[in-house]
Order: sequence, then C-alpha cells, then structure tokens
Amino acid sequence: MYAQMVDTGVKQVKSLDEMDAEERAFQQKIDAEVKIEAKNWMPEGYRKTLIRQISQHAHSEVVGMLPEGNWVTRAPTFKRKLQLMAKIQDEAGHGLYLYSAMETLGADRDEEIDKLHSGKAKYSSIFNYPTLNWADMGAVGWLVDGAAIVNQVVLQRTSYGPYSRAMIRICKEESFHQRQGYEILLHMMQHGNEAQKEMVQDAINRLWWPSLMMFGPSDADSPNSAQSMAWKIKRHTNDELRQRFIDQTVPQLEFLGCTAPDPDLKWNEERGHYDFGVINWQEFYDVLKGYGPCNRERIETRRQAIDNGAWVREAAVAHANKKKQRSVA
Ligand code: BYC
Repeated sequence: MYAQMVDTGVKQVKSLDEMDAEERAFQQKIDAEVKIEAKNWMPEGYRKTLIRQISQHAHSEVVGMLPEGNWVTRAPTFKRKLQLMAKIQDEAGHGLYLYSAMETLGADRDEEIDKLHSGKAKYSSIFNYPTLNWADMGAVGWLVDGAAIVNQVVLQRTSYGPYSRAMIRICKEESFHQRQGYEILLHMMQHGNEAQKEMVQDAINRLWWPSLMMFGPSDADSPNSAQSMAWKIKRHTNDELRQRFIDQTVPQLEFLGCTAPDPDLKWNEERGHYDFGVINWQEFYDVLKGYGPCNRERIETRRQAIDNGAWVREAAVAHANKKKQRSVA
C-alpha cells in the first residue's frame, strides 16, 4: 500500500544490546527515573534533541508575546491591560528560564536566536495566526495556554533536571494564564451583548484547530517521538496529549455556551474519550514551512526588536568594562 511506502522519517531506537557500555549505563539511569544533570555524561543525540526542543520552546515563549502584545493598547479596561501586560511579561520570563536551561547543555544563546531570525529554527505554529478581536485574548489564554499546560505538566517529569525544574515554575504561571483567559470569555458570554458573544465564538472558530496542532504531528508521522520517549524527554506521545486536552476542554466549551468548529466532535462512550475530526495537516506543514498568515511579520518584529535594542546591549557591555577597569586600577 502507498501509505506503507511513505518515509515518515521516524528514527529507530537502539535496544540495550545494541548500545555500548556508556550508552547502556545512561539508559539504565533513565529507566530508573534518575534525573540527568548538566555535568553528567550523555549521548550526543540526547544533548542535541534537548537543545532542539528547549530552544524551540524558548523561541515559542518569546514569539508568543507578539500576538498578545498587539492588544495591550486596546484592552477594554485598565485592569484588563494590567493583567495582559503581566501575562506577557511572564512569557518573557519563561523564555529566559528556558534559554538558561538550554545553555547548561553547551548551546550558545546568541547562535540559537540567530537561527530563529534566519528562519532555521522552529517555534510553535500557533503564533503564526493573527489575533483579530479582544475575545482572542481570552481564547489564547484558555486554549493556547491550556494546550501548553497539558504538554508542560508532563514535561515537569522530563529526564533532564534543568528543563524539568524550569517547567515546574512555568506551569504555575501558565495555569493562572489559562484561568484569566477563560474568565475573559466567560465574562463576555455572561455579560456581553450579542456582538461580543459572536466575537467569542469567532475567536474559538479560528483558534480551535491551530490549538490542536500545537501537540505536533500524529504519532505515526512524528519522527522524534520514539527516541524522545525512550529517553523520557517526552513522557506522553503527541496524540495522547492532544486527546487529553480535548477531553478536558470540551466541558469548559459547553459551560461557556459555545461550540467547536468540528461536526465530528462527540463523546465516545466505548473509548471513554471524545472523538474528533481530521486535522488539516497540510495547513500545519505549510505553517511550519513559513507560509502561515503571520510568519514573516513575527520574525521581522523579532529582528527589529534585536536591532533596536543593540545600543542597550552595547551600553551595558561598555559600562561593565568600565567598572572592571576601575576595579583593576
Ligand atoms: N509548531 O517529531 P515531532 C506557550 C516540529 S509556548 C512548530 O513530534 P517533537 C505560550 C518539531 O519541532 C508552547 N513545530 O517533534 C507562549 C519537529 O521539528 P524538527 C510551546 C512543531 O519535538 C506564549 C517536527 O515538527 N511548547 O506555552 O518530538 C503565550 C516533527 O515533530 C510543532 C513547547 O515547545 C508545532 N506545533 O514533538 C502562550 C513544548 N509540533 O525539530 C503560550 C515543548 C511539532 O525535527 N516541546 N513541530 O525539525 C514539545 O513538547 C515537543 O517539541 C513537541 C513536538 C510536542 C512540540
């Protein structure tokens, strides 16, 4: 069959017998749930996978500030503006913890950021969609941070110590973000006029499917999952986490009085899970290749931010050098 001939790029995982002594000792440590720390020996593939995943995660946090930043000047009240600014600052903080965790693996922060700006590094597909109305701020908090939490709660148990510890702090903040997003939507649905209620449904219609794509390709097409699961970098597969997110989100959707843009979404008594429709994977891969609605704008904004901030970095280095010279003198 054609499907069996398609090379999904799924990497083979070595069995214990195929490993050399160092690799086997490492795998046994992982299997015994012992955390790997920065100074411990690790296979090059493990280091590279972590640098890839943590840098992409850090870039996502930083680029993820942009769709929300779009609404700071247009938040409907002073309190909403403060909440939104606090959330965006939290995302910057998450980026910083993650870049630091990545540096413990020997990666260079500037080099990794350069890869983002030159289009070589990935960041979460979700941030290539526009935020068109105020309800999008609610839907981003509820759906996007909600999906991020489902993924990140399990990463608290990831095998690499510095990543796992960064995740613990990040998850605490993400659950506040998710609740503030849901509260924005609930307020609009319970106290808003018809136009405001329509905005909520419109935001859900646009962000529902892209939120499901945040979990990555389906397991059969995920090249990295098998090895990342064996190394316990990932603790659950992409499809398992996507299903978990849908199962916990649908009752919240119903409580809002809204619907999902998926006619196939229904409870399956036998499976004990919601069934859902087919994800448009073509759209997902197009966004990954740079053809999403906002890819160019996002990267251009980040590039400008780095260029415009160059004088601050130069001044800080000049100041530090002056201080050093004075203390030597
Ligand atoms: N978007 O083999 P797979 C946030 C890539 S930010 C783009 O399954 P893996 C927030 C994948 O990288 C939340 N690319 O990969 C911030 C791989 O590419 P490469 C961000 C995606 O790594 C501000 C290829 O597709 N969270 O919370 O085993 C405001 C094949 O995939 C995506 C994280 O980064 C995607 N959606 O699994 C609000 C969590 N999906 O590198 C909220 C940490 C897949 O081979 N990351 N790709 O060229 C992970 O858990 C995993 O990396 C993933 C993918 C589950 C995302």
